[in-house]
Amino acid sequence: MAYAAPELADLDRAARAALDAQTIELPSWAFGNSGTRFKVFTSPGTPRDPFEKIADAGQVHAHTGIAPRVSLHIPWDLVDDFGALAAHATEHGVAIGAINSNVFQDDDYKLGSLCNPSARVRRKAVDHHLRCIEVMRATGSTDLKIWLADGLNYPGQDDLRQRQDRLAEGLAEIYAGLDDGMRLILEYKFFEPAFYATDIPDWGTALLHCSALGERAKVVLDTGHHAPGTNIEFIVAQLLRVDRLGAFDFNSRFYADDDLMAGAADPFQLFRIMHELARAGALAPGSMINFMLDECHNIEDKIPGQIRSVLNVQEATAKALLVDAAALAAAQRDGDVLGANAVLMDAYNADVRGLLADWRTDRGLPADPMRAFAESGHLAKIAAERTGGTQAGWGA
Ligand code: LRH
Ligand code: MN
Ligand code: MN
Repeated sequence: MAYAAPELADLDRAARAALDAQTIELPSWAFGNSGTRFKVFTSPGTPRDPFEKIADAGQVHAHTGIAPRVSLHIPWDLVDDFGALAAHATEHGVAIGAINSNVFQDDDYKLGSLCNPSARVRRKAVDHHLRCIEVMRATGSTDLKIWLADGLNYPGQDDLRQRQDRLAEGLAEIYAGLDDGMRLILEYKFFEPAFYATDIPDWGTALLHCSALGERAKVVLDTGHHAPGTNIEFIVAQLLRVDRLGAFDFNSRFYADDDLMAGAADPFQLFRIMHELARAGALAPGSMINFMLDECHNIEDKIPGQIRSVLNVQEATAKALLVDAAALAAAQRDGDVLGANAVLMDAYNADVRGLLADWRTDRGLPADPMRAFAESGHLAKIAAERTGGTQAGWGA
């Protein structure tokens, strides 16, 4: 039988609604220069401040139609007037998304932030989070995203258990500072910068702290933050069961926390994650899961790098929405191992590029966003206009 690529009409009504509702949030730091400890290659036209990063995010949304928010990191994206930054975002067709609290860049944080043995440093870290909540009020953001670099390099360096108690205490004060309608989303990572023990190394630890805090505390799953070979879709399924999956940080990894483009290293994994979400109804309109990118572009151009990543997530989503759920359930019920696997693989192997081009054309978007952006001449324009772009993060 000749292969026929699926069309938009092949999506049932619920799948079509999920595709229409999908949004992906972009990280402001993706638009700054980034690199490794060996070299940061600068690229012409790199934003010189948070305002220009947001303008670049607006380009990604203009070309894809599904990237209407930008997350900020504080203090990387510190500005005098956050109301003005939010208004600027509106002018560029986007809104401010999650606010990330960075408590790792000050000398004070050498031994940690919320888990630090010093009460003075813990106070400073909590106060920084309370200031981030002020930024949320000024920008209309509803997600406070917390990732801590806290941890130990050597056994015996500090008391593992007491650090958890300090963490619980600090998080509780921050959570109490949130307004109604705001969420605390807590990210885990198994190593780096601490190499012996990280204070929130895994989803279980994050979940325990979120459960203790309350309903508006949810776990963030960064796809780059697991040991190689970890079954991430299992974690997705498990967190969805207890309604504690708050957000994703999508990116690709080959070795460690590589922060490469989402869907580049392992598109099949991305599909499997999306399948678990689709199965749980978590892609439906009104879903409270924030689909964020958390990546940077060390050697490729940044705006098209973000466009490619957004398209990769959308493709994985479309494939997951094409899974014949009834056929899959029947095969599973019958114990038909190969049949069930084939149903899933049929959807994964579908070529959804034409379907998505049609979806974009229907909405007045470019059928091929990568090409449309390349032909727009925008990169040459910003290269001529902007000189002296800053490193990822330190854009303020
Ligand atoms: C930590 C992390 C976290 C930070 C970002 C810069 O590795 O994934 O989400 O906010 O990187
Ligand atoms: Mn992350
Ligand atoms: Mn990371």
